[in-house]
Amino acid sequence: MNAPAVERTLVLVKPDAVRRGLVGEVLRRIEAKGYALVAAELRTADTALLHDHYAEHAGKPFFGPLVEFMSSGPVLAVVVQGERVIEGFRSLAGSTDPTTAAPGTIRGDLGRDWGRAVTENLVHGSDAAGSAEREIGLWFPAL
Ligand code: IDP
Ligand code: MG
Repeated sequence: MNAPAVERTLVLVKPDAVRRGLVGEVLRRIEAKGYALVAAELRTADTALLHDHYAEHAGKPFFGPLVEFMSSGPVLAVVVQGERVIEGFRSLAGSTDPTTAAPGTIRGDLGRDWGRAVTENLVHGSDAAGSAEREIGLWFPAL
């Protein structure tokens, strides 16, 4: 049997997590799972980058609030590597709504509904090989 290919994914530690001092906790969980950090940069994203990053959601009612939230402060952008890391990090993150995300996940353990227009859920992770490649190219053009 062939070994699964090593993959890379784009993780964003979102502004809510950075403001709450949860960068270390998120990276701790990624490293404890056994994945490798390939690149990391703390930056405040401009709206052009976020429009590209979230292009699949353009036109949805939460798109404006999402871009506003994601540009409201620095995010830590991280490229993470390992076998099946794309689905592995999505599993670590938990489902989109932090109120009902499973306990044991980043969103389930650390997030909740704060009554705001956008779902503040601490982290982003690419959802497929194609989106991972596209997103890594947007955030880390030199890779
Ligand atoms: P994901 O981050 O779990 O992949 P997506 O459906 O790709 O979830 O949505 C991207 C982001 O947009 C979510 O992480 C969340 O921050 C926000 N979002 C998604 N759906 C809603 C919604 O119905 N209302 C408000 N914000 C949402
Ligand atoms: Mg998504």
